[in-house]
Amino acid sequence: MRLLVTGGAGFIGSNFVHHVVANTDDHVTVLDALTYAGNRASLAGVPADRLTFVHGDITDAALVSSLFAKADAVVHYAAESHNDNSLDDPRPFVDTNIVGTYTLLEAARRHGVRFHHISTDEVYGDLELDDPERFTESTPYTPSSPYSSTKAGSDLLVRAWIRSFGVQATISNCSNNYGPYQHVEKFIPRQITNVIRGIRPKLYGAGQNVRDWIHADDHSSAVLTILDKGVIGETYLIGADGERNNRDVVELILTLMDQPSDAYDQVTDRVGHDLRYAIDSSKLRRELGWTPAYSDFEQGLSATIDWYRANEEWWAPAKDATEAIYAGKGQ
Ligand code: NAD
Ligand code: TDX
Repeated sequence: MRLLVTGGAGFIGSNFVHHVVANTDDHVTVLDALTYAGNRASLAGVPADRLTFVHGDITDAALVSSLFAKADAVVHYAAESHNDNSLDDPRPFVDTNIVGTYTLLEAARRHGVRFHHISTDEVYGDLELDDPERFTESTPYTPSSPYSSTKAGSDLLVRAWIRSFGVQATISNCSNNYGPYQHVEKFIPRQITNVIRGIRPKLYGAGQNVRDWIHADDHSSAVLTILDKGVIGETYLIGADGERNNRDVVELILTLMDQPSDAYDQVTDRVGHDLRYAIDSSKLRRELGWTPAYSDFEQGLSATIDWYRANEEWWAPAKDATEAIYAGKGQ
């Protein structure tokens, strides 16, 4: 199969490309604008005959159309992905997440190409800490931030293009990913690289907020399963039963890195900070037979710490600038 992967130089997209190359015979074309979040080095090691890299923007309709003409299937990861950035400047989120997804859908319509849209559990808003319910495919959309509202908008565009134009698409909404190649602006890599640099980890507010962690490689295997066996028009939630509050995660990182577990700072909380995300992925498991491989979060986190220790040349160029932005906001 000839796969086109948008955002394949980002965190989850690059993990997906490595997963595809290791587990299939598919050829991958990556379309990526190499924003601050994209890094060509995240694709190092992929054999040249398995990968074509195209530096370009998903809002470029002519370029997108020419690439869809040569693809059997498209997996759409490209996005502005960081909630904190969306609070500072929402514009690029509207451009990439909404106009970019629209541009891809028009190409999918024209070329009749199978399309898989990658989205997030944040479209469902947040849950109370003591709510026994988790998000399911029928939970109403109530996004909180500019980021999550543009992802919700992109999901709705995909649904409309399926119903109105018969586009052959599926959607997945995944919980928080961790693993190699994640930008140091995000929670887990920020704290790991802080400890490596001798900076105290930074917890927003009291750290009671809960995220449902999944290893990026499990996200990739779920997406391949949906591409292979998913029913056109359906939405699948992806999660690995990994709920933890932020304080517990920071303390675990400190312990795994041989530091006192209270050696962190509490900093200014995120505006409108979603309290809790939790995914019920039973539809994907029951109907498509998927199961995650990383059942032990502590083991996955430990391997991730090892990766950041061994790959300082990958993350160091972005570290100082990222911390300067946070410092300017008291975070
Ligand atoms: P990321 O920010 O690490 O990577 C995004 C990639 O998209 C980068 O390589 C960037 O250069 C590229 N990109 C941005 N704008 C572009 C444009 N206009 N044209 C072409 N390329 C562009 O993001 P990520 O964390 O890997 O997230 C990937 C996808 O997964 C996103 O759609 C996100 O909403 C979704 N998602 C992320 C998580 C998570 O925990 N990170 C969880 C669920 C869903
Ligand atoms: O320094 C920090 N301290 C802190 O306490 C940072 C950067 C974050 N946090 C908190 C905020 C969140 O409760 O940690 C939690 C995780 O934060 P992020 O890594 O920014 O992720 P989140 O906002 O939960 O969104 C992530 O998961 C869903 C991805 O960035 C999204 O792209 C995805 O859709």
